[in-house]
Amino acid sequence: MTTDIKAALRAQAIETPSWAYGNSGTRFKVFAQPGVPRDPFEKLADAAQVHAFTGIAPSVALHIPWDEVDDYAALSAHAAGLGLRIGAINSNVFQDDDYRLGSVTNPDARIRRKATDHLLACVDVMDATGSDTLKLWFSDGINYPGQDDLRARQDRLAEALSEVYDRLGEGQRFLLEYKLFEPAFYATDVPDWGTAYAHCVRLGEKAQVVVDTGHHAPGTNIEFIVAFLLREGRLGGFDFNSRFYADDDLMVGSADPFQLFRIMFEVVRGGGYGPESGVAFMLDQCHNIEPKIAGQIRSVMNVQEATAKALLVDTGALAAAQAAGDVLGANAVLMDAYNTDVRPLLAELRAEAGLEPDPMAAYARSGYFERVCAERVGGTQAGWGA
Ligand code: RM4
Ligand code: MN
Repeated sequence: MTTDIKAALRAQAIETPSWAYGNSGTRFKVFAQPGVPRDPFEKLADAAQVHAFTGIAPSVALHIPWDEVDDYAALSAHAAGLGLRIGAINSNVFQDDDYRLGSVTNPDARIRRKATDHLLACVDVMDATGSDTLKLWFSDGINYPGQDDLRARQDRLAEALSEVYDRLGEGQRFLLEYKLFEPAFYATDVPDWGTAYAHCVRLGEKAQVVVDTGHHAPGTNIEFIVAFLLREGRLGGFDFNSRFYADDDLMVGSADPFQLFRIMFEVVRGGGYGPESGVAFMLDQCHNIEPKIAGQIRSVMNVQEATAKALLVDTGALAAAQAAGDVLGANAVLMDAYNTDVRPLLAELRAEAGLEPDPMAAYARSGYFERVCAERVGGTQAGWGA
């Protein structure tokens, strides 16, 4: 049993986002931190630290244009030299003045064209970096009833998605991300998993839904969405983060580790765990007040702990209790796994893999943070939006 769980945990891969290493904040203030990367190459160097200490963060998501470089093959080679690979390419059609009334759903055909062209250019970046995944998130929506036609906006969205879908090459896919609200406050064009799912089903197998854990109304049962999408073969992956009030982008598993466990349990239950499942475990977070590399290490560990607990569930006992209608018994099987302290198991697993048992402490001792603080002087620090 423990050997099986260890083998499953060894195969885990969690993708960190390039933007987690840059400066970030809220609309009130971005706090600059020392040692922050000045370019995508330095972001990858920081991501390599997360992988070095956890052993399970081998890929990095890029955000275009924040990570725009002249030579993507060189960036990809730099990643490989650090023991990393380029993960999902995240498109950005939300930070240009032209997108005030939307990107691919904008009433103006010229702006729709510009937005779609950006998405197609992101597929070019995939070709150049070897990435197999395009992540599409649209800030599109309206603020006032009557501002634009809800149905026409769906037609425009479908048209753009279909053009991007047709451009995907062999082995490439896109993940459509939904978000309830913000920056649009009255109606968002892809507000929920059902909308994303319906667009994906129309397009075909290379279109899948990505669940950003911060993009739901309070109280939403995310594990149900996960179970459903997996059942339909449409769960492409996760953007993990923690939320309390809105789309807080805080460290995954921080406010509600039990929710993360419930999600991971449904992932395992539905066959979404393991490299062959195609489900990508990505972090989509920012570290506004805490140190960034350490924050990513903690986040990766939080996902790993939730996964270990999910793998510990005694599925035989659970199925038996469920079949017998034993409400309390079934619940207890799940809670037993959740209440198990998996930290010793994970420390053992790391030691067996030649890693330090405590990644946080080992990173702190490594002196990397002090080194980059001393080295990275001058230039412009990377930040949300640069
Ligand atoms: C959005 C969404 C996207 C992320 C951007 C930065 O809310 O979650 O996945 O790329 O934020
Ligand atoms: Mn996201």
